[in-house]
Amino acid sequence: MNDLNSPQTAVICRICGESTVHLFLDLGRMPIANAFLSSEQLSQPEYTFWLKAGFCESCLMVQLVEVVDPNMLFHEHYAYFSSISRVMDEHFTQLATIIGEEILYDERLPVVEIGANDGILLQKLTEYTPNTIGIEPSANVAAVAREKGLHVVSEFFNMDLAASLCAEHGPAQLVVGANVLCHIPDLNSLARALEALLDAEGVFIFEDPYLLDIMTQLAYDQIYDEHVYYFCVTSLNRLFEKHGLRIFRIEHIPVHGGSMRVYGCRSVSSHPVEPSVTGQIALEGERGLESLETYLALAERVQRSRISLTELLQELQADGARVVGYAASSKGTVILNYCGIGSQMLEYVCDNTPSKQGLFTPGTHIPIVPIDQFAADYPDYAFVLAWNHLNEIASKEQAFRAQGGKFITHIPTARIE
Ligand code: DWN
Ligand code: SAH
Repeated sequence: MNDLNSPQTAVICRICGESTVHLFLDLGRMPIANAFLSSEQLSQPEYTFWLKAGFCESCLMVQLVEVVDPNMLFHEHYAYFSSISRVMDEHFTQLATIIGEEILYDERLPVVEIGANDGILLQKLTEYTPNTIGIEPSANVAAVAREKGLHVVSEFFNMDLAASLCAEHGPAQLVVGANVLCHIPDLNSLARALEALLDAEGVFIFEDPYLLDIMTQLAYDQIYDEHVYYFCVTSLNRLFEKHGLRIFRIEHIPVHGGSMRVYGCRSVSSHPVEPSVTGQIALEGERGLESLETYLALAERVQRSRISLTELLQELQADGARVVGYAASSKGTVILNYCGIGSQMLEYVCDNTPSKQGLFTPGTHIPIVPIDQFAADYPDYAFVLAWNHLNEIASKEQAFRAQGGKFITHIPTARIE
């Protein structure tokens, strides 16, 4: 293993600018997680980058070291459609209810959603206010949202867009974004844009995978090109405070394997900081999120996890079992490539997203097929590559289990369910 902490590997932090980022995890060269391939593309070279994570000792931000240009990830075609999960649909219904009943305060002021995708949340917000604007740079998913009658701007959220939205529609009473903040490389600019767009009493709400859950569950497959940052409340609050913003409430939520919902506002706002924030920051200190040793220990557990997963799959293969992958998730791209799992081990990966079907997994070239194919001839084992949806998938696939099929999951350790 290369020495991840040799002086030559000290890296400049994207957030605080100090040369105090220590590399702690090297997952190797990796294709773009959502760059599924057509059969014609299989013989062409794939774009890859070095997937390494670092921890900044100065501002505590955990971050990717090499960042892929967002224009390559979120442009004409984006593979992920948020409305694909029933559980996520219910989750966003609950979020919209909280927003409608507790947060909105002036119907003349707009609500802006960043990363609106196919409109799953925005549509629910329109039940509480007609004044909603979605920001979604990926043209194909934005088009789906527009077909629902939603107002969606197909651009990246940045300072220029914030200024023009504010000039045209007035300051925002709410800016909300789920699983998008951690996707934005220049978070200092993002915070400045947020501050410029928010009304004096306006609120922002962001949900992102929570670093403490990633560590506890060993969910290292959350680390991929789109996720530039892995937030804890401490690091995020420090970032916001540099830009005239602050977090006043946090909620720990179960989605995507454990996420953090942060509520924030401009520093000048009257929202008092609630005990949930100070309590969580104290907990993060107790759990060692300020110490490099914690991250180095994680990296060792990741290596052991890879070994236990590949051993399990090799044993099943040696026994002649039929094993397939279930759900062509972004996380799956990381696991398959990092663990060297290809079509020699998985017959196919089934997925319910029509636009992924008929394509092949990035880097590992496993065919992606519709769920019907799974149901038509059940294998012995289904390795769940969207382990965060295991309950939803298991409840849909009761017939698979009833006839003796078993699920394999690798979070937190490889096991048969
Ligand atoms: O942050 C992100 C999250 C919100 O979504 C993005 N960067 C990209 C994406 O991550 P992901 O691809 O890992 O998402 P999921 O939600 O863990 O995986 C969804 C995949 O699983 C889809 O391809 C659909 C598939 N799926 C399925 O085939 N049957 C999902 C469910 C629930 C199912 O029942
Ligand atoms: N909010 C949805 C989608 C998350 S996937 C959900 O939680 O399911 C991330 C989305 O953010 C993608 O649709 C992507 O196109 C969008 N995105 C990425 N960078 C962005 C930016 N700078 N501004 C606005 N949206 C962005």
